[in-house]
Amino acid sequence: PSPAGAAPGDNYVADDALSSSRTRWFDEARFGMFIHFGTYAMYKGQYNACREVEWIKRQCNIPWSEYEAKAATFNPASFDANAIVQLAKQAGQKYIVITAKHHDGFAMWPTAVNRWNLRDHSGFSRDLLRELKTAATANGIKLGFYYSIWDWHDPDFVGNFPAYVTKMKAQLQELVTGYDPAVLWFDGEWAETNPTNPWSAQNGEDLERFVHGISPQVVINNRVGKRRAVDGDFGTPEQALAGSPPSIQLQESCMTINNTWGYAAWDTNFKSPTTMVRDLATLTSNGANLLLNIGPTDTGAVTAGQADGLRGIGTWMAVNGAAITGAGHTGLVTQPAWGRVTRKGNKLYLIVNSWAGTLHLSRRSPFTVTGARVLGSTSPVTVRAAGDGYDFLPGGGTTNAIATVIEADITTPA
Ligand code: FHN
Repeated sequence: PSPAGAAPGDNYVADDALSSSRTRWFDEARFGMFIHFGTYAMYKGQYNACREVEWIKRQCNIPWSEYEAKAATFNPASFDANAIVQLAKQAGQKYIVITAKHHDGFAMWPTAVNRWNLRDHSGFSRDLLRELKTAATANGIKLGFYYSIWDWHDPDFVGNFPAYVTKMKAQLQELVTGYDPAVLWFDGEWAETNPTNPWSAQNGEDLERFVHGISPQVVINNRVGKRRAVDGDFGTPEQALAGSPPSIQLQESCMTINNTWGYAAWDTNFKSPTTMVRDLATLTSNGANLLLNIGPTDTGAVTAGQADGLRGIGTWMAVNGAAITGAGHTGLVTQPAWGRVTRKGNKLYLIVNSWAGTLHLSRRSPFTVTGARVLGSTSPVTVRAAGDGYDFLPGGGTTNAIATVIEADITTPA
């Protein structure tokens, strides 16, 4: 598709126009796993009467001496990189982004920059990021790192900011050269909730240049700078569904599988696979990605509640993944009340949430349907030109409790 061929108001090109060869894999992936894992998991979401999670140090006023003493005994022996990668793969996720360093400044890899890290401070000899990288690569999954610019632990963050930036760059150099991440997912650059944060738009530009100077391929999120809408490669709406194009950059919504990012024993409010699949379908139809977060326990284990949710999505993806992976905004149709429609080349995917007899699809731009089938089913689909588009009459009724997908072949005018 080309901008010249687009009808007024037809934004199909937005995806392609925003995606370069560097970011294409990201634009096609659509679904990734976010992992919030650090020493904060040891509190299981509670410090005395105070309930907090990855912000527990700050929000519950835990003295550094106490937080550090507890972190010294951090022993995530049950972290199983292979199992996590298999879970992601089974769910249909194409990439993983894990917290290398959150706001508490604790590095999950053996950094040489300071001793506030899993090996030197906690005496844990394994390198979990290395294990995850190895497992991910072996399974065709991309690995990215979350890195918090805001650092509560390093006194230089407020005392001597240039010195802090030098150390931050040294850590990023370690991560990029040592682990070749596909994504760097920055956070903690914002001004609103942290007026003392000296990070600026200029710092963001400088950091992007620095990272791409080491590895031009790294895909970077917009939280590298304070301007958000123009920084990095992709926007990062949080706990919200990214809207449909036009947009000035690629979009990835990050959402929690329950209510919290890190592990909280009390948070068992897991989203249902149906809710998550429908969010994924909406995002795909908007040309956006979903980065779905899990928070392993203090031992590094993924809880049954989190794993079950991912497996539920995976069961749906195993049959219907073609409607998501590599698919995007159609620009050709009005999104129907009965579900969402995505497009991949000359195929439309009708993701049917509620199946109430005839399914009408309204055309916004010309195309012709030449055939249709239900994914995972042999029941025939009758297609009829009707009104401003087409009616689809699937013979078999509801075949998937979450959402039934009709794959339609289309031709568009040259
Ligand atoms: O403060 C963090 C929070 O802990 C979490 O990491 C999320 C994920 O997008 N980002 C920040 C809040 O915007």
